[in-house]
Amino acid sequence: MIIKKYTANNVNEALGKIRQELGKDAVIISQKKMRKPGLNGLFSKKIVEITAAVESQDNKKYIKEDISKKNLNVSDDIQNDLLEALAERANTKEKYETNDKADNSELLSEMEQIKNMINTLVLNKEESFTDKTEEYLEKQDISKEIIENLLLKVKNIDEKEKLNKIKELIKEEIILEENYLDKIMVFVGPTGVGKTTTIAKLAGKLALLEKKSVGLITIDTYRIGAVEQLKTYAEIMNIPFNVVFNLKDMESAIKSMENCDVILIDTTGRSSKNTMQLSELRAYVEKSNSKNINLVLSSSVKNTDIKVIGDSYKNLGVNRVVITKLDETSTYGSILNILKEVNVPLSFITTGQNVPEDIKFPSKEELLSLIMGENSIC
Ligand SMILES: Nc1nc2c(ncn2[C@@H]2O[C@H](COP(=O)(O)OP(=O)(O)OP(=O)(O)O)[C@@H](O)[C@H]2O)c(=O)[nH]1
Ligand SMILES: [Mg+2]
Repeated sequence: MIIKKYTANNVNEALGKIRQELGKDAVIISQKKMRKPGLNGLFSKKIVEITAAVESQDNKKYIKEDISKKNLNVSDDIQNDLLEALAERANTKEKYETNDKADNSELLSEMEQIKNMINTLVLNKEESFTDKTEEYLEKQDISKEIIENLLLKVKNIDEKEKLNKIKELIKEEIILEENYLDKIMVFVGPTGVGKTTTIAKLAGKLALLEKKSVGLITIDTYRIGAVEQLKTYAEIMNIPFNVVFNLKDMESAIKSMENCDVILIDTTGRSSKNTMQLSELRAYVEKSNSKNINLVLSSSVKNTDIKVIGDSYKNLGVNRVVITKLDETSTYGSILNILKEVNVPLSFITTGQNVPEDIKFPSKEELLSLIMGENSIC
């Protein structure tokens, strides 16, 4: 008895293949409609799978072929044991039994069992939608927690709708700050994420392109060269610039710029672990009276650090996030991780070192395609 599975686009095509390979005496054992395996298969047309059988002397050869074709992880030893046992049983029956019908039906049921064993192995081997999607989303560096949550939410949804639903759920997490501008804007965040450069880009866009009057203030007197960095940009753009050395100065610095449309305040990069420095920074932020406090984070921030940074900077009244250095990464899951963890709207992103060009205001759709690995920033 030879039992083989055939897949084809339709029943007629499958029957043609069966007739050609097994001959006209072949009988159909089972028939089902299914989708091709894999993530792509989810959206392909259904195919038919027909299992057919025909009498043969050469069971051993066909079982072996079947096993090797399905690329199963069955060791040679197991295969041989299985085949030997089957051959021995068939021989014994040939010797002692005369009733052909009984012999055939027992052999058939034995073959059926083997077929089921093979099918079980095939099923275990084929990756499910969940496994494939999980692996794909992990490759985009989306956090494990978010992935688990997404997969749980689509658990009871029809297979072919799952991927679309996941995209929909991710899109819901992307909250954009539509009115990112304000009279007084403060930028805070860990060291070296690009706060000063971002302020320079924004000042350039507003002052040079949009012809707004912009003022720059820095309270970063901690690092040698920090004042010079922003001062240089202010001079190039020919816009007012002020340095704040203590809390008292903050009020007068802002007052001196009250005629400006926008005042951008740069701060010292602080580690989220240094609570002393953070509370000092908080005093300055409060003194500025700003309602627009941007947490600047680099897209290469580690997943585990986002929560800690988000929690400690929340105390400063952070109500927007800016994601920098998207040009330095090839996966964009961190956008989602940051938005979900910090839980404030996104003002904009930065995509390089050029001032003022490398500042972007992407749409939800553009961010979604980056997060899903369907697009990239070169
Ligand atoms: N590739 C890339 N580099 C950037 C981007 N934004 C800033 N940088 C670079 O990152 C480095 C640090 O930028 P800064 O603007 O000084 O960072 P900061 O947050 O002000 O740093 P501290 O004031 O020391 O906390 C500089 O070399 C910038 O050119 C970006 O979007 N992409
Ligand atoms: Mg700086």
